[in-house]
Amino acid sequence: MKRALITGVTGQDGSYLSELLLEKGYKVFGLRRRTSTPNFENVEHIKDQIEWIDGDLTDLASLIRAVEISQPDEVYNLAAQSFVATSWSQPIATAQITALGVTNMLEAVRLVKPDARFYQASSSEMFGKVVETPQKETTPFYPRSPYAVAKVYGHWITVNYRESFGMFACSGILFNHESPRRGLEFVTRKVTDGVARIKLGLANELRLGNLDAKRDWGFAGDYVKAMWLMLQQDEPDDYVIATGETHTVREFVEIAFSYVGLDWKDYVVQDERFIRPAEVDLLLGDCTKAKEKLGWKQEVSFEELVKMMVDADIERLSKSQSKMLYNVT
Ligand code: NAP
Ligand code: F7E
Repeated sequence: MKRALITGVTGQDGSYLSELLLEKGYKVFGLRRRTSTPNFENVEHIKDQIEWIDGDLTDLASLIRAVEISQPDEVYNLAAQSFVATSWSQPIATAQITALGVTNMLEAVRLVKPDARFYQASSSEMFGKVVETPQKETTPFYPRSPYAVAKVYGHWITVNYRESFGMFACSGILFNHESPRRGLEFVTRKVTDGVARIKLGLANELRLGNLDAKRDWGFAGDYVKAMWLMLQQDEPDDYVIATGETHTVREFVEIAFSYVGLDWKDYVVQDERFIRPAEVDLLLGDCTKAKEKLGWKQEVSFEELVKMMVDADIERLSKSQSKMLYNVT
């Protein structure tokens, strides 16, 4: 039975990756940080199948302990302060978690279990103000936010540990990937939650920022398969994972509203508060290398993704509405 240690298990990707590894027969160890209220929503259904270890990416001692307890064959470092907008209001915490946290995790592995295979969650945000389109593994980085700067550090320290210590360390440069488990603050989920609320009569507007930004959006369930594939190769390497399609925020909004028979122009209000100090205007990935070497391919299309997320939010909110009605009567 293979053993995997995952950081960031309570997040979107951690939950899908845990499911995938459990299905494959892995023993899954999940690092979780202390929170004042439980936040197991994404992993509620598999909570009892995961061995939980307390720890924090900023606390090296806790990571050493986590590697000692789990004795992993594979380590997936998914934990991060991952919301770009917050990285301007909390730049130092973002650097400590999203940048230095990677070195902490790599050090823990190097000291305790140097033969463990290591996956680092790098990001298309590193391409930022893009210098070429589409973006691939060789495209130079031009980060546009404290988050992206931290991710560039995390990326290069992973490459450096591979080259310095011979560790099997891989970096997956993943473009945006979404799902019904996406945090509510990210634009896709904010839109599908907003559409569901408006459709159910719980809200009458949706306030958004820059509708012109373009992203290459895929489904998170497809993307965690690529993470696993990277660690099954003969040699460690870095890969871009993307769909090769780009869409504006406006297109996402249009499809989500029209799916429930509404015109987005009647509900969407542009709000300066959601405009960023520096924007990433366009992301479009070229994942030819991953297709050829990993045999990875996307399964869920852009439209299917939008509809899946709208359906899930309508179902969730309908359930909680009927629960409230039931409690009142
Ligand atoms: P997410 O939903 O925001 O999850 C982040 C996870 O990190 C949560 O489990 C969170 O725990 C944990 N975490 C945060 N700070 C921590 C700390 N100091 N110590 C330990 N755990 C901590 O992110 P995601 O969308 O699943 O993304 C997973 C990874 O891929 C992240 O590194 C992200 O930056 C990167 N990435 C994401 C995308 C994307 O489109 N989703 C694309 C490229 C790269 P709590 O639940 O306690 O907050
Ligand atoms: O923004 C625009 C916003 O916050 C997408 C993270 O997973 O993917 C994610 O980062 C775009 C931006 O994701 C609103 O300005 C308009 O251009 O959903 P987002 P992100 O910044 O692309 C990358 C790959 C990661 O690595 C990150 O961890 O949408 N936008 N109006 C808005 N964005 C938000 N959040 N809210 C709005 O109201």
